[in-house]
Amino acid sequence: MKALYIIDIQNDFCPGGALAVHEGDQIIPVVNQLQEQFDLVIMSQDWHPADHGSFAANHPGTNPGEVIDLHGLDQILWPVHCVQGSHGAAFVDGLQTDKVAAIFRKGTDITVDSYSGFYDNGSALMSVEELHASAANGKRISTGAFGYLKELGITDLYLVGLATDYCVKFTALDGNRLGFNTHVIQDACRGVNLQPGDVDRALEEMRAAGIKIITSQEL
Ligand code: VGL
Ligand code: ZN
Repeated sequence: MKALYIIDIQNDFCPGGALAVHEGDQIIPVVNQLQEQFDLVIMSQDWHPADHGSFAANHPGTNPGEVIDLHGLDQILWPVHCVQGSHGAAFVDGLQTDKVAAIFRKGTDITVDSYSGFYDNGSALMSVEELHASAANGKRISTGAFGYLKELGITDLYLVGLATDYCVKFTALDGNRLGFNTHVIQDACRGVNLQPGDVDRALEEMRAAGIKIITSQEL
C-alpha cells in the first residue's frame, strides 16, 4: 500500500509569502494530478505559535538566516511564518484537498523546531531504536503520522511539497529510518536554497540514505 505525504504547501512558502520558496506554487498542478494514483493521501502543515523559538523576531538582535542554540539544538532563525490560524499558514488555494484523509500539524512547541512530518528536530540525532523509545516515552514530539500510516498498512511512502532542503528532506530521512520504502518526487518539490546548492546537496544526502529520487513521470 502506498501513501502520498504532501509537505507544507502553505501560503507562506509560496511566492508572496513570508518564507517564499522560488517557484513553490509551480508544483501545485503536479501534486493535484498525482493524488489519484495513491491509496492514501495525507498532508503536513507547519503550524507555529507566534512566540515560536525558530523566529528571529523572538530573539532580539538576530536576523533570519543566523544560527543560534535553541535548547541544545542548532537552530536556523527564520522570518515569522505559518503562525497558527494566519493566512500564511493556510493551504494554498488551488491545492486539491478532497482526497486528503488526514493532516498532521508540526512546529507547535515553541522550544523546538520540527522540519520532519514525523518528529521534532531532535529526533534527527537518534538511532531508530532511540527514536521509537523516546517517542513512546513522550520525550520527543511525534505528529502521529508514523502510527497512522503503520495502522493502515502503508509500506511505500512518496513525498512531495516544500521545501526540498528542509521539511521534505527531514520527512524523507525519518520515513526511511522508520522502515518505509521512501521516494521523493523531485519535480513536485521546490527548495529554499538558503546557500546555493542546498537542494542538490539535500537530494544527494537522501540518495545516500537509500531514498529513491524519482520524477512524476516515473510513477
Ligand atoms: C520549513 C523552514 C521553517 C519547510 C518550515 O516547510 O521546509 N522550512 N519551517
Ligand atoms: Zn517553520
